[in-house]
Amino acid sequence: MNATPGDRLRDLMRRPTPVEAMSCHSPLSALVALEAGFPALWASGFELSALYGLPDAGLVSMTEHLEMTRRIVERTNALVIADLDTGSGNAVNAAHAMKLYASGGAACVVVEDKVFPKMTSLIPGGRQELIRVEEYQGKIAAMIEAGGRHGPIMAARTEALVAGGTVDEALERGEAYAEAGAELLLVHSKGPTSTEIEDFIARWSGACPLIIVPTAFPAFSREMAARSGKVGVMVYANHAVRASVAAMRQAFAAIRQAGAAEAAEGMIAPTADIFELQDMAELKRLEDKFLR
Ligand code: SPV
Ligand code: MG
Repeated sequence: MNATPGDRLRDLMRRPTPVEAMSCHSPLSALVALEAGFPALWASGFELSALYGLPDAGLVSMTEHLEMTRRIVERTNALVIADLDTGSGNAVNAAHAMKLYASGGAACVVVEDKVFPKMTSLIPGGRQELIRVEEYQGKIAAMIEAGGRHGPIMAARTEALVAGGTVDEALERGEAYAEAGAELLLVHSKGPTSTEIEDFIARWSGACPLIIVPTAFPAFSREMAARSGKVGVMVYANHAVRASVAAMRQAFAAIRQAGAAEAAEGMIAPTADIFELQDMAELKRLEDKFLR
């Protein structure tokens, strides 16, 4: 039998360098991330929210995010780390979500220790409220039981630092989550430098490998993560949507100004590229074989 996505990611994490996951919000962005050589993908809640022009605050439903994840896996068969926000409710809801994402082909699911509805993490001065440690441990345990031995990796996520807590508090929560069975711990930080996260990493017991999301401290590198020996995964969490917005702005402004599409020709992907991403070659093969 083929290894499950969870076990494929477990295997990949045995290597000494962290697994780098690029964000995506669609099969197309996933394909571009894979083309760039990323071995894993981050199915971002922030990016999907942004795609709908909405804040990342529990407004996009789990069903919509699950559908995105499923379509990414179907199209790419890639290792997808799914961002489940708060798991859509309590331990029972989170366990249910685990089953759905397992059948959707996720390799890992991440649930954060915030109240529902969550507030996006990196907004300055945002409302950030954490749930009790025991309650969150119950969520972890319920998700692990629901996922099973070869199911998606259950990654805990503490927002203690994002909520203005100390590194001590974040460590305490992290240890409690690893004790409850989390296989990975995402510790999020707003930066503005990597000092706080480096302090956390240095003092982390190593009870499980860490996921680091260096959005607010982008100078934090793969080499730094590898040197610590404690980072299992690096997530570039919102770079697909930010790169797309920047590229669209540039091309749209050029066309608008010139009044001719030619002005953007050098900045946009040739249609041939898009055909390739759409796998037109397979369509052609099917037509040649079956259209009689
Ligand atoms: C996401 O990409 O949705 C994340 C990472 O959870 S962050 O937006 O930084 O919280
Ligand atoms: Mg998120």
